[in-house]
Amino acid sequence: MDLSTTIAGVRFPSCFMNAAGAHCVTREELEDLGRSHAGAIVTKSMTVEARVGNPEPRYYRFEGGSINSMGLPNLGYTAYARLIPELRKFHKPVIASVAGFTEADFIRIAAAINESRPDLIEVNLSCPNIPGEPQIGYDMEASERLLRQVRKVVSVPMGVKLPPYFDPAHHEKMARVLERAGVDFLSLINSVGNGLVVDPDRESVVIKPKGGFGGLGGTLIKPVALANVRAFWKLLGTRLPIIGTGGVMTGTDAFEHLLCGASAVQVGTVLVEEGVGVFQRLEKELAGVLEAKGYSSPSACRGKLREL
Ligand code: OXC
Repeated sequence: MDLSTTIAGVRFPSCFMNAAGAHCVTREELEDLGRSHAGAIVTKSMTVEARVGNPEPRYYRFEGGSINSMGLPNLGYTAYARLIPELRKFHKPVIASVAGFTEADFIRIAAAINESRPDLIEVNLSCPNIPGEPQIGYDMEASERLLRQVRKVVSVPMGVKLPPYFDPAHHEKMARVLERAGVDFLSLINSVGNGLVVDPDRESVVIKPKGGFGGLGGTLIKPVALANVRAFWKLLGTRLPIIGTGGVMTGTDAFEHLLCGASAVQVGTVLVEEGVGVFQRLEKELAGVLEAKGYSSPSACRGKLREL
């Protein structure tokens, strides 16, 4: 079955890709994605300076999900600006994920990375793991100011990676911000920030940074991710394509994201756990589900979730 999809006018050979952060920091990891069945290569969120990230242990897998506090380890934007043209040889879209600590950082990185011509740029407004730095996506005014500025320097399709929202009022407010700022696509959601996992045997937290607080991913966040995909699909879906992220471990999970309104799906925890072979498995599983349900493509079921 053809699992290709289109986001903001860009064709993806498969609707599965890595989530920014998962297996995408180094040249080797990015090239692994290039050689794999992933439908795109998404870079780690890049900052002005290269970063080693937070102290270890900073990732922990537990029953039902994962917790991480990586702290944006990355090569720095100039390294990715050099790498992106080389990644073209894999003939799949490259999405550059942009982060920063100030508005000026985001503008500087976005302008420079736009020159290296990624197929799309994803602006990360939602990293929960930098001590002392709140997630920008929870501040509507700051998000709008930043996105309007970044929009001016980005000529390729520009998307936004948002944190989960837990109240319809926040979905509505952010939807209006996205419309006014001229955003082209959405990636929903980043990890559920500042969760806490406890090991009762050791009477201890399981990751070191921020006293053990970190971003939750994997199966346990799927309902939160689906709710955000659905809410934004209802508000903006026909105008803004959505890449669903959160809790995708199987083809059926991906199907659920498509039903809620996603046009493509990103994977984080399962990619970290299984490696790039996961894309082939997910493709096979999703094709099986779609076939069994009588859908001819991922887009045929997009948004078709039935309400009772
Ligand atoms: N989300 C991010 O945006 N970044 C990473 N972790 C996460 O959950 C990180 O680097 O900490």
